[in-house]
Amino acid sequence: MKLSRLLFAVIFICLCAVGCTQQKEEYYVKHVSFPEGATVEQKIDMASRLVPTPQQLAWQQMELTAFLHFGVNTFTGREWGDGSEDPAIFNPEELDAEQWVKALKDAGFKMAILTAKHHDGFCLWPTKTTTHSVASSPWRGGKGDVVRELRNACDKYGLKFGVYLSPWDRNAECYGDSPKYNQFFIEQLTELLSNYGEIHEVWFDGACAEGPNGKKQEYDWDAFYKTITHLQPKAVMAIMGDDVRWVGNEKGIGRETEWSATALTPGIYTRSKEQNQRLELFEKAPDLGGRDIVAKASELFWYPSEVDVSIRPGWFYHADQDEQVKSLSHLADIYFKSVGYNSVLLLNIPPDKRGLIHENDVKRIKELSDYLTETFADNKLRKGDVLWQATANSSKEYDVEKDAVFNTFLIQEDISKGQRVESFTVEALIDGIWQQLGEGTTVGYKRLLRFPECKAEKIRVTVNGSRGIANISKVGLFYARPLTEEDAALKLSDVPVNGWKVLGSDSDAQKAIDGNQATYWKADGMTPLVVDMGQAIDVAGFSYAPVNGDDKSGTIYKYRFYVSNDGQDWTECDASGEFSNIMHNPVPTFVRFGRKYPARFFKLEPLAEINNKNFITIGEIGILTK
Ligand code: FUL
Repeated sequence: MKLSRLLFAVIFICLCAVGCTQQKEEYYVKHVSFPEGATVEQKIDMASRLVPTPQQLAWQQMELTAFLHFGVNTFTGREWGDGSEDPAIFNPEELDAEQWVKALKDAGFKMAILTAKHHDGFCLWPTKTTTHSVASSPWRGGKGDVVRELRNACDKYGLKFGVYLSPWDRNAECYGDSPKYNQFFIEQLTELLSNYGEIHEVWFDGACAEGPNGKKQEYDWDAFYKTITHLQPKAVMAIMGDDVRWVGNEKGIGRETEWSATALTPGIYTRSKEQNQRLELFEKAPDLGGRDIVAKASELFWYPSEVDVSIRPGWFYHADQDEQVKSLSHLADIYFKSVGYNSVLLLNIPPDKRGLIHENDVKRIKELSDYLTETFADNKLRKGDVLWQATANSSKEYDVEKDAVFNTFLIQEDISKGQRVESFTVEALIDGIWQQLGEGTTVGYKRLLRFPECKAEKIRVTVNGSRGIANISKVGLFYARPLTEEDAALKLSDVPVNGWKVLGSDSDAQKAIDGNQATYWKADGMTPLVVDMGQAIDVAGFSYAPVNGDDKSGTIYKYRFYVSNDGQDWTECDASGEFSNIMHNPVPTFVRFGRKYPARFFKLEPLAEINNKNFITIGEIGILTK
């Protein structure tokens, strides 16, 4: 598929001073195709001159952006609604979008992106396309419009505004009837992009499944894309788009080697599957633009990474996560591993059932902002703002403020001239001896390095590898106060698990109920876990924790949950039957039935693994009584 905006990938010539000679430098905006037979050197040279569009550049410079997940899930306690929710449940009686935006503004966020429609299909604006919207809810007597209120608040406080519109829609009857649903989706998009002023980011989620009766929806990305460029030319199109790339996890962790000039073909292009397979590239690959990759590639994209993560375990507000707001030290670490790894941070702060951002979240984002202000207020390195045009293997020395203590190094490239640094080292002159403080690979828009605190007379920065002349626009030295507090411990069970017994032959299954998430049970096939709790308990729900560690294979996606008083006759509990977003956000999930089942035995019957594998793993199961 050839998208019209690629025509925009105009090559323009600009004159740029290199050394004392005037030399022509040719840039490629957003996309470059390598000529047939190009050598590796030619490709690397062209890669170095791939640059962002003005909207991509403005997006990158925001650094801190906010996600607002809000909708029917806020009221059901689920992470993915199934579209059958009654709009009557949506009634955020104290909704105050100004409270949201003021909190975000005070915490240094530059843009707010609202889930105008999540997978449940419920629209937060009074759309003409469906009755499944705020217009059918009791909120503001059916006259409310969350999108409008947030837009107005963003204008008042000077924040940019973005919309998340889920392509996957579990309510729309026409979902799976491809042309019909595409038209329906374009109408929704058109309403959002025509009636609410300037939109700076349009976020299309990649999560997607089959429609009713297993019908598969073929999205018309090209038409969606044209709708955006026509109605909101300044907007970037994120995730299922070709302006902004998903970093590959929902943990808030970017890559140390992060190339914005990447060979990963955006998923909305029909050629993406074949090309990415040939290059063995995928969203989670550790390096998407190194030399070896460029050597094999036939084209590159300016496709920078966005790190999306929630301040709480879930994306939507759940009252039982009020104490689970990430600690300041966790959030600061996320900042260093997102903005500090050449990405934009998109931090989710979900409004609660009242329609307000909860006090705990307001407090925490302000703490984060104060911490970042305190850290980066004082550059202890002199003349760090002077442009340094660095070739490979060149060094530059900087003076340091006398007696200044520092533990953080900052380096930035002027990415309007491309991303070029491949590796660098930082040394300090301490008592007359040069000592290495740290090293890194890519720089891009911003790279932060942390190391033990020290004092130095001078700092020496060496660019070891570069694709041509790197334009280092800023270097700095800062002191980041060490933070130690941890996230609050998560309680997985309201009743003690000791004394519980697994029924059945596999004694290893005991590891799923030993109160220790570090141990786990792995079972072949969709083997149920049957547990005797030793005494009758009022079971109001259960928790399922996937295994610890990076390998999440075996994580259960679909299930049935039963209880029994004698271990013979089983009653199926009223539960959604899916751990929704667990594939991308593999955190412990709490399922509440909305009623209590007195029972001595429970059974978790897995129905599907996240990747349809034929085995399951359970880190821990707990029982909820409230
Ligand atoms: C995912 C969704 O499935 C989650 O619910 C959430 O919206 C996250 C930002 O993207 O793919």
